[in-house]
Amino acid sequence: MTAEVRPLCKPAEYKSDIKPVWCPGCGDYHVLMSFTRAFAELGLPPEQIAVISGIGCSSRIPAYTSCYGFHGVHGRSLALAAGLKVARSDLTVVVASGDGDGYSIGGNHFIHACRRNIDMTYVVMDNHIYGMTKGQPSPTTEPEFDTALSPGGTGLRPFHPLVIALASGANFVARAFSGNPNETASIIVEAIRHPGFSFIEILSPCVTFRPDEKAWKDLVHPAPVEATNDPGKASRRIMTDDGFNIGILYRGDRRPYQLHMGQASAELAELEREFET
Ligand SMILES: Cc1ncc(C[n+]2csc(CCOP(=O)(O)OP(=O)(O)O)c2C)c(N)n1
Ligand code: SF4
Ligand SMILES: [Mg+2]
Repeated sequence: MTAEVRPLCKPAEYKSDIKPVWCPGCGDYHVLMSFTRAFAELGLPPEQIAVISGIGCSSRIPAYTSCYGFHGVHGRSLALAAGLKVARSDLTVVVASGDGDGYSIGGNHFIHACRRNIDMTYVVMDNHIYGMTKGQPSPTTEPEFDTALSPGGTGLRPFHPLVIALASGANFVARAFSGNPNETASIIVEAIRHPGFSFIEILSPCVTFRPDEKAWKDLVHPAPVEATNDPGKASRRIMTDDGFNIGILYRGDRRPYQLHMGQASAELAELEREFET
C-alpha cells in the first residue's frame, strides 16, 4: 500500500477566516503575507506550525493564520514558545512580537532566548513605537522623536536589538522590511531552516503613530556584504550601518539546545526521604 501524499498548501490556506483589524496601510499586513508565503514555500502543513505571540498590534498575527497559535501575555511570548518547543520538538515554532512587547517588558526573555538557542524563529515587527496603546516611545524610538506623550523626545539612546541578539548567542540574525514581502518570506524560510534560535527584525511601519516611517521604503537597501559566521564581525558591521541594511547578516553554527532526556539520577521518593531525615 502506498502512503497518501498530501498536496502542498497554497499561501492563502495559512490564513484564517478572521479579518485583520490593523489600520489601513499598516506594515503588519505585509508581514502576514510573508508568513503565509514562507510557510507555503516550506511545504509545512498548518498543524505542524505554531505561531506564538504576546500583546500588541503585531502580536495579533497568530489569530490571522490557520496554524496553531497562542496570543499570550505581554512580553512573555518567548517563554511560552520555549516551553512549547522543548515539549513538542516536532512543531515548527515561530514567535511574533513588537518592539514594545519584545524589547521592553520582554527584553530579559529576549536575551536568554538567544543564549539558550532553542530551535525556533523570532520575528519582531519593529515600528519604533507602541502602536496598540497609541504611540508611547519604545526602546527603539529615536531619542528626538517628539510627541505629546514624550515632549521634546525621550533623549534616551535606543536599544540595538540585532547587536544584543548577537552578543547573547542568537544563531541567525537578519533584518527585513515589511514592504518587500517576497524577500521577507525568503528570509523567514531561511531562518526557520537554520538550526537554533533565529532572530529577524522586520521594519514594519506604523502609519498611524509614525507616519514618518512611510519614508522607510526609500531608505531600505540590500546589505552590501554577505552574511558572516563571525558574531564580532557581524556586530561591528551592524553597529556602523545606517539601520536600513536588509538581508541575512549572520549565520552561526552553535549547537541548538537539546533537552537531556536521560535517566533521572535519583527517584523522587528517594529525594523526599532525604528531606525528611
Ligand atoms: C503587562 C502589560 N503591560 C502593559 C500592557 C499594555 N500594552 C499592550 S500592547 C503594549 C505595547 C505594544 O507595543 P509593541 O509591542 O511595539 O506592538 P505594536 O502595537 O507597536 O505592534 C502595551 C504597553 C499590557 N497589555 N500588559
Ligand atoms: S496603530 Fe500602528 S501598528 Fe497598530 S495597526 Fe495601526 S498602523 Fe499598525
Ligand atoms: Mg511597536
